[in-house]
Amino acid sequence: MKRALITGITGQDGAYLADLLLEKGYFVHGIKRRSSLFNTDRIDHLYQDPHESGMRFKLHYGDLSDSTNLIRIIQEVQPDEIYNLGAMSHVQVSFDAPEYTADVDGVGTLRLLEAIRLLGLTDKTKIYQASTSELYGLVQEVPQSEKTPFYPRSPYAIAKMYAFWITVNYREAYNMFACNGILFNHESPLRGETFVTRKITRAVAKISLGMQEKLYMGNLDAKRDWGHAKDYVYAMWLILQQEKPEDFVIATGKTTTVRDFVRMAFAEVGAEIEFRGKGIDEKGYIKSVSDSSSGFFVPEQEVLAVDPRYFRPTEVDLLIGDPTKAREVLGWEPTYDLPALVKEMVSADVQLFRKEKLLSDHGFNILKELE
Ligand code: NDP
Ligand code: GDR
Repeated sequence: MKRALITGITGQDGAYLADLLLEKGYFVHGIKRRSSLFNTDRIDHLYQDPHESGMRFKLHYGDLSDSTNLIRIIQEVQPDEIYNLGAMSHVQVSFDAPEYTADVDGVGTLRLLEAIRLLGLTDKTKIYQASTSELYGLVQEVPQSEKTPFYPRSPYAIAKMYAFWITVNYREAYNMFACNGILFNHESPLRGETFVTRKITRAVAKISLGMQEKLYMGNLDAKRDWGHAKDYVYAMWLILQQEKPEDFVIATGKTTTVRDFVRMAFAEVGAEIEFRGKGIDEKGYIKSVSDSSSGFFVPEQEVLAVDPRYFRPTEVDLLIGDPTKAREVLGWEPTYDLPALVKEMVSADVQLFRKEKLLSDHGFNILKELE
């Protein structure tokens, strides 16, 4: 049975990848951080009681900032494949915590590579590094391919640039099967709540249920190439199944503004939104309501405003990837388009908040009566 080790298993991609590898018959090990609250919501459905036989899923406490625990875990697991997904992954937060980001996202990757080398596993263990379209940063050319020069624009992207090159260097210096997937933005109902797509779909769901009045946003002009995380973790796996270790761009090849993502998300709950004004004065209003089932939308209602606090000191304006190499070498194609992704995310958040609303409207009252 193949053994995989996933760092960042509690994150969006970790959860989808663990599902995929278990389906493929792997024994999946994951590294989770100790936290004062449970942080395993996304993978709780995979938990297996260690007392039962046939166990194929195991979590280990660890942290990418601590090389001793990485060495211990890798020695114990003897993985065939490592997927390094662990990272402080929020671009805006990286401006507030640049040193921590460099340590975990940059040097953390080195710690893993070095652990493989020190343990004499360079011939056995393949490693996937979660590289990012943020490496392209300030636009040099479009669409962006494996050959496009990097110009990172945040402490996050610069830490990931170190990780990219140290992965290439270990491949060349020690003949390791070490690969970068340069993944463009990918989203899902499991996406962290402060990334723009999920922030929008949550707010749209809450506004449609009368649980929130307005959505405050940053740069609405930014353009992203958005895909579905489920498609992208499949690409990660494919990258490690090739004969030769190589780096790949994974993207849909289409780009959309944040503003249009907002439009699409509101349309899912039957509201047409109109934007008026420019820059920090831009606002979003409900223009018409085609589906009155929500009952909370009123034409001319102001549902969106710009708040400069969400602007970044240096922004990445335009990302659009060229996935030709992935298509030709890996045979990879995305199965979701953006409308399908938006639909799935909005519908999951509407369901989530409908439950919460029911509970607060009825459940909590019932509980109070019982007290
Ligand atoms: P998430 O933010 O959802 O997950 C990040 C994971 O890393 C979480 O499990 C988190 O743990 C863990 N982590 C954070 N800090 C540490 C640390 N010090 N030591 C060990 N683990 C840590 O990210 P995604 O799933 O979206 O992304 C996965 C990877 O892919 C990341 O490296 C990200 O930078 C990269 N990437 C993501 C893209 C995307 O669009 N999603 C695109 C390109 C690259 P905890 O749950 O405890 O916080
Ligand atoms: P990004 O994702 O920075 O591309 O990094 P994010 O969703 O945070 O931002 C996308 C774009 O939307 C603009 N934006 C806002 N962003 C957030 N978070 N909140 C807002 O209110 C808001 N308003 C506008 C941003 O300025 C930006 O232009 C993600 C992460 O998953 C990284 O880890 C990964 O490497 C890259 O995608 C590829």
